[in-house]
Amino acid sequence: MITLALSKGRIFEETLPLLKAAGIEVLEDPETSRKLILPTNREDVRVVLVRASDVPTYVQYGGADLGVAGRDVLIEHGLAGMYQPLDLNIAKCRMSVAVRADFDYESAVKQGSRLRVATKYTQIARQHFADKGVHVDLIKLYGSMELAPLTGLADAIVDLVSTGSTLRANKLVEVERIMDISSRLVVNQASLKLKRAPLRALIDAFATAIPK
Ligand code: PRT
Ligand code: MG
Repeated sequence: MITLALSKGRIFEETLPLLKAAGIEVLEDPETSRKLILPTNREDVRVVLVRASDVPTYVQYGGADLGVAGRDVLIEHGLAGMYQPLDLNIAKCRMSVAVRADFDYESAVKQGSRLRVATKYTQIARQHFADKGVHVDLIKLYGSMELAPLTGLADAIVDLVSTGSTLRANKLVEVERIMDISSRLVVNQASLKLKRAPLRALIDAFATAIPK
């Protein structure tokens, strides 16, 4: 049995065409089914639905043989116990710094001010500001980061941006792009040894269907 860990929503949706290229069809729709284990047209392949940030944990410990997770999630989690054979070029967005429109980020940075930065992505934020030589107090949040600068909790946020409409709706502006983000295929290292042929076939089929 091969177990693939996916999260509901954009990652599931954007992985479907890759599965199709491998001849795999998921037999239930996660938006309507309450099942967490979804069968496929292949008796030896199943999909498990987990939170996006839990995908690396499942793959690391072998709860899944492989999974699809954002570069953001993988950097925050670390890559222990897994290989990262493919950038699938799906669920694309960018990791950015955003502030209130009336906050002069450039001057604050130039003056060497200590910045309060709210984010769910503390590893990425810590590395980014360390590379710039900017002192920051990081405030860990689990969601609704946009609220932090509006309430005075923080001067800036580090968050994912795709269309920019969430920032605009909250009168925030993007002042720095930290990195481009896409989702990667990750594979449990022991699985790749024990189930080499079927996993290799799956990886190769995915590779042929990566969107440009
Ligand atoms: O929702 P849950 O807490 O279960 O987990 P999650 O939010 O991590 O899952 P999900 O499915 O929302 O995101 C999974 C992966 O998709 C992320 O890890 C990213 O790699 C990728 N991705 C791509 C995004 C976005 N685009 C994105 N726009 N993840 C989140 N967003 C959010 C962003 O955080 C912000 O709140 O969408 C909002 C901004 O979108 P725009 O279009 O308004 O700019
Ligand atoms: Mg989400």
